[in-house]
Amino acid sequence: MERTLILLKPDAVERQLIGTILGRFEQKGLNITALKMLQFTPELAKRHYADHLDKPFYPGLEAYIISGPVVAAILEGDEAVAVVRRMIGPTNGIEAPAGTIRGDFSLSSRRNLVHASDSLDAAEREMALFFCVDSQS
Ligand code: FUP
Repeated sequence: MERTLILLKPDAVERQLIGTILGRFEQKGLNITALKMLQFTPELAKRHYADHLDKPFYPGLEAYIISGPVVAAILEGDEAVAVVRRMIGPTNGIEAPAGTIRGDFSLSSRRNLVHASDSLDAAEREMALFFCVDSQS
């Protein structure tokens, strides 16, 4: 069993897609083991997106992620990290294949609805950041 961290980003909340997106993960057989709504601050954005701070798109990314509430969740299941990454699809909704969440609901590389940890290490770090839990707990 693995656990991974997802965020339903401000466009998902604004477009009333919380239930639809969480439902897809549940239908796949993943268990939601933690769930909450929160508001990003610029400080939290800089911690969560530390790897992207020097990218040209960072200012726009920060403005977007702090623009409204997000939903954070921990999903649990066999190979959850890779399974969830496949389910959300590539970053750019224009390129994401139909059948993926971004492919079905997004036409943007910024407003792409959902974040998911991209490795076990990232999952551990992100679960700690949003839920104060480590991978063993
Ligand atoms: P992903 O792992 O698919 O969520 O994508 P990245 O970690 O590469 O990027 C994180 C976020 O940066 C994306 F979800 C959206 C934003 N981004 C942009 O705004 N513009 C880009 O060109 C690339 C990424």
